Amino acid sequence: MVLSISNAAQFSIDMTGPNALKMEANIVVLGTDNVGKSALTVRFLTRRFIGEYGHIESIYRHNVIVDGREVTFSIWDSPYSQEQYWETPIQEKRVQWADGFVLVYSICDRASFNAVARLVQGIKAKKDFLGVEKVPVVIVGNKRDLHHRRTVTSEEGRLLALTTDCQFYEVSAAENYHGVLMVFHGLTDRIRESRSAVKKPAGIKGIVKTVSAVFTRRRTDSL
Ligand SMILES: Nc1nc2c(ncn2[C@@H]2O[C@H](COP(=O)(O)OP(=O)(O)O)[C@@H](O)[C@H]2O)c(=O)[nH]1
Ligand SMILES: [Mg+2]
Repeated sequence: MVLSISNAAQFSIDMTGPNALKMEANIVVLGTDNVGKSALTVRFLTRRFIGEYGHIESIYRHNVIVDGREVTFSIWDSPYSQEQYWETPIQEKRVQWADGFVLVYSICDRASFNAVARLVQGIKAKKDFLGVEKVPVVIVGNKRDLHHRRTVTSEEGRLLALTTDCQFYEVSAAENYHGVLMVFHGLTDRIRESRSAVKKPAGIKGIVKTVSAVFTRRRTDSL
């Protein structure tokens, strides 16, 4: 089992560029208690569903190949502390550290959905303050298997994601590994995109390409 619990301070963010064959991704998993944050994280790491986890704060390191690239995930799975969520230094540190966020609610728990709506605003505001333009965030409605107890519709989840420019998945950490995999792959894509977005405009090669594209178009236009 590839699980290791360590201290956040040990990790350095080693960005190797959006097209590099290796990348590092620091991910924070947030949401209220009992929504399945640990279940989701452990499912991704081990492919297994383990019923109970306790409320320990952990950072997991995990190497996987995503679309031909080796990705080293550092995943911070933490218990929820509601009080002045964004005010404490530890939370601030967490937001600074993160390249991307997985915000989890349970489809049977309306309060957990409302909390995710608040969290996404808080994260965006903090990252905005830090000068980050686009924050990779995935919103996850978990416990899809408990649809008979559903209190949050899929449409509500999708709408929240749409209005806050996040990705959205409904999954069951208990019953399905593939959905959980999609969450982390989707977030990896977003992180890579956000890194390309901050890249400076293309150099001489890009200019040559643009110029030749203009000439090619002219030639075709005149046909
Ligand atoms: N039915 C169902 N139960 C789940 C699912 N994910 C987690 N749970 C259960 O929900 C409870 C809370 O899960 P946990 O991962 O500890 O939540 P956390 O507090 O957000 O980390 C545990 O009893 C899990 O077994 C799911 O997809 N379906
Ligand atoms: Mg937990």
